[in-house]
Order: sequence, then structure tokens, then C-alpha cells
Amino acid sequence: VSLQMMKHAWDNYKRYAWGLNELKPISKQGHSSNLFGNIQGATIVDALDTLYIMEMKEEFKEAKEWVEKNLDFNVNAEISVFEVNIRFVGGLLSAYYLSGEEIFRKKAVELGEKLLPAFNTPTGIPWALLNIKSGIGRNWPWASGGSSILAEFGTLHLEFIHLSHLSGNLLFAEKVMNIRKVLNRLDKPEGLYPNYLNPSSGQWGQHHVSIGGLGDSFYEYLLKAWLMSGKTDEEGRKMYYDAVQAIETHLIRKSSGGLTYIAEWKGGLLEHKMGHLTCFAGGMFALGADGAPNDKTGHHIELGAEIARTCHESYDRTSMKLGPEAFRFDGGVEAIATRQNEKYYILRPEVIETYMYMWRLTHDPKYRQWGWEAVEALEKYCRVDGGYSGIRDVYNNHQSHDDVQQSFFLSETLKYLYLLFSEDDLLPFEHWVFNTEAHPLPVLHKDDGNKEENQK
Ligand code: DMJ
Repeated sequence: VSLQMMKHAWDNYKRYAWGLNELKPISKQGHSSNLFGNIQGATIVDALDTLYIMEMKEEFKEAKEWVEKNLDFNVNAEISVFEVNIRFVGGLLSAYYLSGEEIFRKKAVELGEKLLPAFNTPTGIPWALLNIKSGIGRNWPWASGGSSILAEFGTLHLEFIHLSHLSGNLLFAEKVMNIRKVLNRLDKPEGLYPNYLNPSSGQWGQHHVSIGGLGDSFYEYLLKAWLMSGKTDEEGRKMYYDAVQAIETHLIRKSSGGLTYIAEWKGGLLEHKMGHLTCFAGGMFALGADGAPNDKTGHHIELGAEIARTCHESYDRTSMKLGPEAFRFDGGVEAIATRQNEKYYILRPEVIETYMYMWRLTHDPKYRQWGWEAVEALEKYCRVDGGYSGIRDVYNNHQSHDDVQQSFFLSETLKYLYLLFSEDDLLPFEHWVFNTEAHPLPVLHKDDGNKEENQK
């Protein structure tokens, strides 16, 4: 089924928005997100590995030809370093490792080099935004006192390690290792990592902590850096388990109805809200269970299972059976969005991602059932003639589409669905880690040798 869904999403993108970043499935035209500046083709690059994995060979071939002929980074564009890294660099790296086609390696390294000027700050903590022509960077104007964002500068590690591995240029790895050094020098409030860090002063901005937006994939990349290193990166491992310990103590709570959730922390005060983005953490806890210190393996699996259940409830308690952007545990509600501007669903993957990890790690059939419920809801409410669209209010039976087919729907949501219903030996966890945009990267073993050897 996810294969048919992919076909529908891809065919319509191709028909109405080919070469542009994303598809507007209702108005049947292209959508240009400013996250990628003038870099084009986000959906194509994000979808490459999904096409490959689903064995959509014709489509993969035409996508590859587009990359060869049209993917151009010599543009005057201000881009989001994080978004371009996870979608474009990550997408190209996976396409290279899966297919062995040199063009993808070349483009990934070329783009990686364009991102390097972002690190030209007093601390080496990169800017959020970078003009890839001039090399001038800056931060989001809304971010606390000129800060860079934890989930942005903390989500470069996996791709940059692979860029060094594939290019022989050690600068990439040095840049991301330096980020850790800066973080490890700083005092952390209650052992927690604030979402904001000023790249000039090297000091934290506002003490807001989140495992959802602005924080999320930083934690994910600590764990995955350790896994991707063949479990040799002890620093990554320690940072991950220490962070989880602090998160458990200060952010994880149980509602009176028995639902475990991860709250947000604002200078010591809890906001009892959990974002859809935060739901990825169920899968992360389960994935990290194996290496958990002090006999805590079972506990981390259990934590993953509880977060999965809570996130499933957030879907089940809507009329469309698709989860809201954020849900709350206060004012008498549990796992329900109370604010109008938190009731939307934009085809996000995190809940299905967690089902996939929980399925692989426990084989409890309920995760496939829950995944199936999501498929039915996507087909019923998000599928339109021109592709798949997000929904403005999942509590309202009257459909209101947002008219965007997000590129991560093809790279993540559909890939995780496909994996949920595949055998475990498709991209097995011993050999692959998924970047935060679901692009698989191979585990690097110490004896993997150099680039030449790897290409044989
Ligand atoms: C994706 O780009 C990535 O999963 C990122 O980590 C968070 N936001 C979207 C999906 O929701």
C-alpha cells in the first residue's frame, strides 16, 4: 500500500511540480519553501532513497537524471543550514550508499563544502542561515538574543562524519566535533540542554528545553552518532544517556489517566504540552535501549512503548485519527490539542517512525495495527486527486486542506510505513542508521578503511 501511496505522491509531483521544491496538491502547482533558498528539487532529492528501496526503478532513474542535469548549488540563495543538510546532503548520501552512483557522492560533497562557511563564528557553533554564494551567515531573527538553535547545529553530525569519510576532507568531522566540545564546556541547568546557544558569546540563550521542535534531533544524533560509529564513539554515548537521565527526571511525567508524556521546560517551569515532533522520542528510547547503562534496557523499551501509546492516543482522540501538531495535559484534557493553531497535521512522520522502531524492536503486532490505522486515515483525509495534503484541523470532520505535500512525506512518512510492513532484514539496524529525515546511512566500522577501499 505504501508503494501505491508513493506512486500517487510522486506521479503528481512529477506532473505538476517537477523540479520545484514541493507540490501543492490542491492547486496543482509547485511550492517553493524559503528554507531551501533557490536550491530546487527538494522532493526529488528527499525521495531518491525511498524510490530506490521501493524498487521504483524508472522513477529512480528519472530522479537521478534530474540530479545530474539540474541540481545546482551555484545559486545566490540564503538557505537553512539544517534543512539543507538533513534533506539534501542526507538524501544524496543515502542515494550514493544505496546505488553506488558516483554523481550522488560528488553532489553531496560539493554541497557540504558550500555549507562550511556557516561555521565561521567566534565559537564555531554554526549560523542557522547561510548565503551559499557570499558565505555570509546569520541567525533567525526570532531566536533568543541572536542564538543558534540546538536542534539545528546539533543535527549535522551524522552527515558531516560521512562527508569526511567519503571525501577524505577531515574539516567536516572537525567542525561537528568542535560543536560537542563547546557543549561539553558549558554548565547545563539541571543537566538539561537549552534550545538556544549564542554562537558569538558561547553562552546559552533562554533556558527553554524541548524534546520536540528546537531540541529534538540533537538528542537523536547523539545516540545515532554512537551507533553509526560501530559503538566506538563513547563521548556521543555518554552525552546521550546523561541527557536522557535529565529528561526523565525533569520532563517526563504521567497524566492522571496514566499516559506518559514529555513536557517542555521553561526556566524550571513545566509546560504540559507535547508536540507531534516529540513523538519521535518513543523510537529513540527503544533504539537506545540496548546500550542503556545500569541494566536499564527494559526500562528504555518500556519508555518507548509508553510514548508510542500516548502518541497513538493523540491520534485516536481526534475525529480524523490523525494527530495534531501539539497536544496538552492540562485544564482537564489529556493528549488533545486545545488551541486552534495546534490542531493541524502536515503529513509528519514521527508517530509512524516510532511505530516502526517499536515493531522492529518488540514485534508486538499492535504497532502494525496502529500503522494501518494511520494509512487508512491518510487515504481518507489527506489523499486528493493531485497528491497528498496536510489538514488544518484534525478534530473537524469537514476537511480543510493546507495544500502542501511536504517533501518529508515521501522521504520519511512513506518510507517508515513501508519498513513497518517489511521484513527486518530490509535496512537492518545493525548496518544502517537513519538520519533525522529518514535517510539511511551505513554504520562505519573501524576497519572499514579509507574511501578507496570502501568504494570497491
Ligand atoms: C523533518 O524535516 C525531520 O524529521 C525533522 O527532524 C523534523 N521535521 C520534519 C518532519 O516533521
